[in-house]
Amino acid sequence: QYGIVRPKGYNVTFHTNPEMEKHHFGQTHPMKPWRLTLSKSLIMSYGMPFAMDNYIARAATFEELNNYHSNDYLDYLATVQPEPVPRDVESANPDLKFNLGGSDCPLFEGLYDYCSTSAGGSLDAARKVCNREADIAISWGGGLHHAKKAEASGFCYINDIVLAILQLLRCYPRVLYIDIDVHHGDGVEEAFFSTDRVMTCSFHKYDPQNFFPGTGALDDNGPKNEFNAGAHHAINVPLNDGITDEQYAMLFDSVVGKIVETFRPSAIALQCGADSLAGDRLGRFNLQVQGHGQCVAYCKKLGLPMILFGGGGYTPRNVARAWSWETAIALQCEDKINPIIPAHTPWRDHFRQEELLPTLEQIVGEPRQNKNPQKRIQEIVQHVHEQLRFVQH
Ligand code: ZLV
Ligand code: CA
Ligand code: ZN
Repeated sequence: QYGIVRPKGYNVTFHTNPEMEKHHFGQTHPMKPWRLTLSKSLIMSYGMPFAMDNYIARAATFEELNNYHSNDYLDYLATVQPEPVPRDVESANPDLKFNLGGSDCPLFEGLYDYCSTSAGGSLDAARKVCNREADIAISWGGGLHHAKKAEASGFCYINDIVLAILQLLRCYPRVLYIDIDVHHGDGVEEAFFSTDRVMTCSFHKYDPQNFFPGTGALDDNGPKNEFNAGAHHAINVPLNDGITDEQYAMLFDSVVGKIVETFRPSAIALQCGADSLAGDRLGRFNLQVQGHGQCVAYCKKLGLPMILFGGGGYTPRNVARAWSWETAIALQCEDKINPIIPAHTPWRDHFRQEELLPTLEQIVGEPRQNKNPQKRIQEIVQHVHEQLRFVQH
């Protein structure tokens, strides 16, 4: 194979469940759970499973989901039936309960199993990190950062990240949540709004009128009341279309570096939404797999226990590239990964559509125009550093 061996001195655990990958949101819906199958097949083709502990994610129990989500929401989610004939976008149901059944968060066959398995994988990952059985635990089926206590939102029904962080808080005094999905991590920010034990930091496309969910402005830093412990513990990095690897890496290192210095987290939860990549069907950025992965590499170097979550990602072959590369970063076997996608990848044809030699690194496609002037990037860094002057742990 590629001679990938277990990393020395630490352990990686990998949590997936093929059952989750079989679900369908509907023909025209951009969220495709089979992107997880494609990712896993690429990870397997490189021989990475030999170097980590692989677990089949179990479904989280009602009680576990209930640690964050409300009873009435969970009761409804567990019993509601999809309509026999799916509605199209035009005739969307006007009286949605808990925001369920619309075109963003449709009701589909096996919805509750899908949600509880995604959460189960992330909870298993959190427990491994708590027990010190994992230094890095990976849950690519999680990362569903928009779900609220009693409401579905933006393709997310159960907030597996919030549940996993609640678990981490049982064993670690402070958790840093970082979110590199192209959308604002609003659900996680909201859940930990009033505590100083979790700092949330989201990088996202920000355009309140035209881009979902419309929150996450630069000066959204948690409660405005200084007596609320959560004040200054939400960091937001609002960006414009077309940001490049170089700019993103510079911003990430400078923002996360300063947070680590002031907040001094004891564990990290990193949401690796792959819709921030170039060529994503819903995204607007220009990141290559290299630039996206650099964020994972930066966090890994901090040497703190960490969970890697999935999230968005709507061009499946690029999602598979990014999450395979990031699994390799966790395993410290980047140098053993041939960038050419192995010929024995079961789904190799999928990568071939417009590329003669599919590689892990290069995303082929029309680059987006970069609308992030360097001056604005500097302003963002300055504002974040000013906020963090209020934080001392
Ligand atoms: O990647 O959606 O814009 C984590 C994540 O962060 C909207 N939703 C809301 C506001 C009004 N609606 C529009 C309704 C759209 C219904 C279906 C689509 C269908 C086809 C193509 C694109 C979309 C779509 N929906 C694009 N953006 C949206 C957002 C939700 C984005 C969620 C991101 C989730 C997993
Ligand atoms: Ca984000
Ligand atoms: Zn997203």
